[in-house]
Amino acid sequence: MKQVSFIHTADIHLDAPFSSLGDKEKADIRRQELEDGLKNIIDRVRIQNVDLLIISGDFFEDSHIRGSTIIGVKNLFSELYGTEVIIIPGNHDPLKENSFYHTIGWGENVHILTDSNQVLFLKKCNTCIYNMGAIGNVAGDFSNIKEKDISADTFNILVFHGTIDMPFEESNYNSIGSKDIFELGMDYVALGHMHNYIRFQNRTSLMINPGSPIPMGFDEEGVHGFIQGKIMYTDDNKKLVEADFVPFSSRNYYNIELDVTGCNRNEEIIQKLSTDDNINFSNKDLYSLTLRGFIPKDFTPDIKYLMELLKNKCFYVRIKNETSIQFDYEQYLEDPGIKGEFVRMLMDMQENEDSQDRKEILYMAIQYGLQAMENNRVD
Ligand SMILES: [Mn+2]
Repeated sequence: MKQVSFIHTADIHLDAPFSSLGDKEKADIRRQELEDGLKNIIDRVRIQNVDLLIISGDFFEDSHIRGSTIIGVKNLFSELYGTEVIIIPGNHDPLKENSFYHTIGWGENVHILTDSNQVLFLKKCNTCIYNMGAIGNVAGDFSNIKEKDISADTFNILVFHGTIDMPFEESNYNSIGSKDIFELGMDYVALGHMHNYIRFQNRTSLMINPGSPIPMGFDEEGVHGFIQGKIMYTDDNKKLVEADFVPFSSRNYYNIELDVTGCNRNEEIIQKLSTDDNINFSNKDLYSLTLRGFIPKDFTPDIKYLMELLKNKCFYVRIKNETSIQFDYEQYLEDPGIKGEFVRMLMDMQENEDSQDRKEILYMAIQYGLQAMENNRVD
C-alpha cells in the first residue's frame, strides 16, 4: 500500500453535562451537538473512504455517558466498512472495569488500545499502531515501545492521551517531553488531552494535538476542529506525512471585555457595546463579557437587564462586573500631600493636552493612581 489516510480527533467528551453554562436548555443543546459533531465526522470518514479514524482519548465522559449514546456510536462505527476505528482511553474515559470500553461488544473494525506490549498491525493499511499511557504508565509504555523494532516498511502511528512539554507535576496527566516521543521515530503521533490545537514537527515525525472538535468552555476560545491527513511513500521510497487542521466547530466561545468608564446608566453600556468595533455578536456563539473601568459610586450595572438585552444577539452570554468605583478627584485638589500633588500635576497635564485620546489616558492615569494610593491595589 502506497499510502494510508486518516482523520484524527480527540477530547469529544460525549455526554458532557455543560453544567457551567447554568442553563439546562442550552446545556442540552450543547450536549446534543457533541453527538451530532461526531456523526458529522463519521459521515466525512465514510463519504471520503478514509482508512483510519483515530480518537485519542476523552471520547466520552465516563461519569455522565448514557448507554443509548454509546449504542448509537457503536452503530455508526459499524457502518464504516472501509475504515478501522482506533480509540485510546483518556483521563475522562479511563479503562475501569465497568467502562463501556469493556462492557459493549464493539465491532470488528473498532480497536480499543490498552496494552503497549501489543502493536496493532493493520495489514490492509500496512500500518502499525502503537499506544502509550492508556493505563497511566507512560514511562513503562515508552520503554516497551522503544525496545521494539520500528519498521521503515510500514506506516507507524503512535496514539497517546497526555501532557507534552509541561512541568512534570503530579497534576499533569501522563506527562512526557516531545523530544522523547520524537526519539521513537514514529511517522505520525496522534495526541489528545489538551483541548487546543498544537503541532510539533521534526525532520521525520509529525505530532499533532487536534484539540476538542467542539469547544466546551470559555477556556477553549475560537475555532476548533480535527486533523485530516495521510502518510505516503514518495517516488524515492521515503515516507511523507501530510496533515491539516480542519475547522469544524459550529459554535465558538469568546471572552470579551468592555471598558465602561464614564457610563452612568445601563443604556450607556449598551450604547458603548454596540459601537465597539472589536465586538460583533453572532447568534451562534457564546460570550463571556467582562465590564471594566471606573463608574460612579451610585451606579451599579444591572446585569440581569443587560443579559436580557443581549441574549437575542447570541447563543449564550454571561456578564461579569469587574468595574471599580470612580474617584472624585476634585476633592483631592486642596490636599497638601502626595495625592493632591499627583492630582494637580496630572490635571495640569490634561489641560495642556490637545488630543482627546491623550486627555482620556490622563484621566485613567488619575483614577489608577488614586486607586493605588487609596486602596493599595490596581484593578
Ligand atoms: Mn479532555
